[in-house]
Amino acid sequence: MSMPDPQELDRPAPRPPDRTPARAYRAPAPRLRDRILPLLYPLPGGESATARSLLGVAFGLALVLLALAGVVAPFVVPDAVRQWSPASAQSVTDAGQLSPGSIFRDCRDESCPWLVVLPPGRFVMGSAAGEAEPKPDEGPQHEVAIAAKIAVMQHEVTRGQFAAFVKETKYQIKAACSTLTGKGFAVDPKGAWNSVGFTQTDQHPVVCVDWNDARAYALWLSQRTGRNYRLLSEAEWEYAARAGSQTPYAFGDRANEICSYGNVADRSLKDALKELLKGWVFADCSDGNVYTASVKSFKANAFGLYDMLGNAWEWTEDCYHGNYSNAPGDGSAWVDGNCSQRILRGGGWDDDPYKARSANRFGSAPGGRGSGVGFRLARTLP
Ligand SMILES: [Ca+2]
Ligand SMILES: [Ca+2]
Repeated sequence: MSMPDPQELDRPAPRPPDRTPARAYRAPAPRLRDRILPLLYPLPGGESATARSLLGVAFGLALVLLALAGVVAPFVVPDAVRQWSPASAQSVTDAGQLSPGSIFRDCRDESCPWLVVLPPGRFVMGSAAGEAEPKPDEGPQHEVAIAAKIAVMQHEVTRGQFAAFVKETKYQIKAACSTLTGKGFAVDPKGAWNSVGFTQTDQHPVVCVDWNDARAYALWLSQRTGRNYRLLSEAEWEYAARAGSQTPYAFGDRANEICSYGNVADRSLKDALKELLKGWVFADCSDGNVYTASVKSFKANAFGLYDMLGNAWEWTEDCYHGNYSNAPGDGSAWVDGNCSQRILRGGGWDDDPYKARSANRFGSAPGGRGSGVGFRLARTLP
């Protein structure tokens, strides 16, 4: 009997054969990079050359399409679509969420107006005792509550903005505007928004426009943007002009400081036209402008609004009432009663500072036009 080999004893017992079926081998999917690189850098050969030429054709076609879009589209797409593309998602859809003081607009073209978001608030409308000479239409003082934020144009509608409206709509304005003539102020039968009797640029406030013209512009802007543009109510206008102040002017009570804040009948006008304007009252300061000034030439008020006082009078929605008895207290427009006159606010370049007080009001026939009269609009926030 032979002895077992000691090495055999140390070996493990043989394992039983594996009966589980073998899995089919699966090659890993090639990486995206490995698929694209051969296309971009093909090896020499017939197939590679075909791929390369196909890529070249596709690239060329893309370039041609881009060029066509840039050259042909401007002649095909209507003016309205090109000019009124939305400014941004925020300004178009979320304006109601903007905080007070925010500035936005609903379109992108040069003539699209900028708006300032005003906070809701309460204020005392009308002038305090002693502020005005007997002027019963500025009283009685009463509290007005503006319940919701509103957006108000940062400055008066400019001549350039109004020109865009006239050009697109072919809007016709009957000529005749009260303006400076060689004999002083008189109705010029040929006077119109683009012929006001003195030199203006597109940055000056549009003047020689009546209440109906202002409403027509608002309707057009509303249709263009899909938003509600409108004249301010008289109460909204005074709230915007006061910007939290209760003094005669948003900047205080000293009339002769107005030359830093607004364009009125000042020494510049006096020096230029004193022969024509004998007996007029002028501010004892110089704002540097004989006629209208470019909008935003002066300091803004605390709400960030320019030229509320001076430069051009501004049409509001309200009908004229001789005093504030029974006036609405919620900031809405007061449009019952006698509407043969609509309210103008703020004074103009040819007025003494007294007329540029926040509380001052003036009733004018809605069809009247003057070279000191323009407008601005509000936009209702959702
Ligand atoms: Ca002036
Ligand atoms: Ca003004």
